[in-house]
Amino acid sequence: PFVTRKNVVRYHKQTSESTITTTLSSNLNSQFMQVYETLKSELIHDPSFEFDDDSRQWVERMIDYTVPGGKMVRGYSVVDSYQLLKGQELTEEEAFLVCALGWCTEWFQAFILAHDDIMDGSHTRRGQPCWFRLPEVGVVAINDGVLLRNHVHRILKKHFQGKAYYVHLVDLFNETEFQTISGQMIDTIARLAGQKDLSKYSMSLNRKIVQYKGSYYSCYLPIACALLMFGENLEDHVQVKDILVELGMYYQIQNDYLDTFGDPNVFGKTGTDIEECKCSWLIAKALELSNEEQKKILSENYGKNDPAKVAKVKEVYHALDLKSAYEDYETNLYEKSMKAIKALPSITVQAVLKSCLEKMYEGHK
Ligand code: DMA
Ligand code: MG
Ligand code: MG
Ligand code: MG
Repeated sequence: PFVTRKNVVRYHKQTSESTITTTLSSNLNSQFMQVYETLKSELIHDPSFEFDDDSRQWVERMIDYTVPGGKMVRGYSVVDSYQLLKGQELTEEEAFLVCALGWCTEWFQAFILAHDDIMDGSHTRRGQPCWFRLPEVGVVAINDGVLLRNHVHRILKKHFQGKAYYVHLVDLFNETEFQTISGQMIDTIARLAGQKDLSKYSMSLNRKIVQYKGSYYSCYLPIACALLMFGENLEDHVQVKDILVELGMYYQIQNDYLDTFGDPNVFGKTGTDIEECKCSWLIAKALELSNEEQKKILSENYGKNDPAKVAKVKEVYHALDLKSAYEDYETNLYEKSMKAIKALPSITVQAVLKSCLEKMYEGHK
């Protein structure tokens, strides 16, 4: 079998309130990567298209460039959650399927990010130039993003079509996509209002943006995939969804925070939120905490592609001690989420969410 007893490593994580036990297969990493190679090979030999050498090479290179290479938190979340739900060894078929489902969440994210980097004018991601920045790629990245999105459904169709939960999986990915791209839309059009009048930005607008663009796909999608594959009805897990949406918002707020305060060498990219006039958590919080004079500095300098102006914005951020404000939010959310998780009726579902909580607090994509 894929996952054998002796391969199981136990991680004990001491948290402020309890001990989390997560079981992970020690060779999960290589299994997960093996499944990636299989899926990629299937996609570049898809009988519905007449590939030639050029098109096959293009797709292979594009997938290799955009899909793996992140922290794969979402993909591993699917596998990890399913293992916790199952509570016993997975069969070979199950292990393959759960890895494939994990990869669907990573493929989905690759699609979203390929377009996100174009819209955000980003230069680097995961320590390399954004896909669209490669001279031979450019606007082809738009089509590549749509292709990656199609790959999700090619994978689902090939491997899950006969399953009772297939239709629910397809629906889940479709719903998540609608939420994510709607979030991307409000993220992008908020700028038009913010550029004219920065006071249009608020914590409530930021909350709405992070909820839709980041939360559903980052946090709810992987767990919902595992629940569906385990035979659960998602309508029976409304509280789980509420907790995960809140946690996913935290994950995206962490992303906003790191865009300005993260080390680019660790974060894998240099931030563009200030230059791009994004309604990020930091600017929303800064507007909430600042006096009139600071608001004026922010209005005059935010959203300009000028290093001196960016530096002025950062000075205000430091003066307002946004780092502490962020850490307070982080601590409060951890405690609030842990409390909500502990109130859930199923111990197994609690374990799944605790594991997710730990992953969210460990670091970032
Ligand atoms: C993240 O938005 C959300 C999606 C849907 C990619 P972002 O532009 O802040 O992400 P990143 O910082 O990774 O470019
Ligand atoms: Mg971006
Ligand atoms: Mg973006
Ligand atoms: Mg960001």
